[in-house]
Amino acid sequence: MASVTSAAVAIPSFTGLKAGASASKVSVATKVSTPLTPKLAVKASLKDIGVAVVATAATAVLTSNAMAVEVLLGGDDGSLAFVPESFSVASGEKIVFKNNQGFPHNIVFDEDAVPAGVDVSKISMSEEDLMNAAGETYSVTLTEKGTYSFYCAPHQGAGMVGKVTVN
Ligand SMILES: [Cu+2]
Repeated sequence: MASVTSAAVAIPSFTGLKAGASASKVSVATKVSTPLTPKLAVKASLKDIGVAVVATAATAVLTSNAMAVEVLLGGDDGSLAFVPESFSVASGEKIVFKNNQGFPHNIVFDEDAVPAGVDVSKISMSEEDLMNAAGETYSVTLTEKGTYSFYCAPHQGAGMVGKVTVN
């Protein structure tokens, strides 16, 4: 990623850095280059570094926001749920569903609860297709604005349903 490289290069020329800056720099480069790192972790680690880097870091965070939203399949407590179960994305923003706990899971959009004209077969997994391994992902990008309901076929009866609003 170009922005990460420029941040790393800019640090040595910035005077008055704290002693810990060098360690922080390594930490940031590692975190930003990891695609699925939570945004909050990136923000928190950037706070300690300094103004010169923050400008670049803001770009990295924005880029990451524009690229993907992550939804966990199964709560950390083992609950059969999408986490978050209700969220919003921008049109064209990628949604990454990631297997977490209580699998197998899948993602099926409800043909009766998507914007008019959307073909759910193009955005859903097959009802029989299941994700069985931790960390396995299914990504979808929605462009038609509106509200979409989706569910996990094996766990729909247990309440594993979700909703996304595309703005
Ligand atoms: Cu499920």
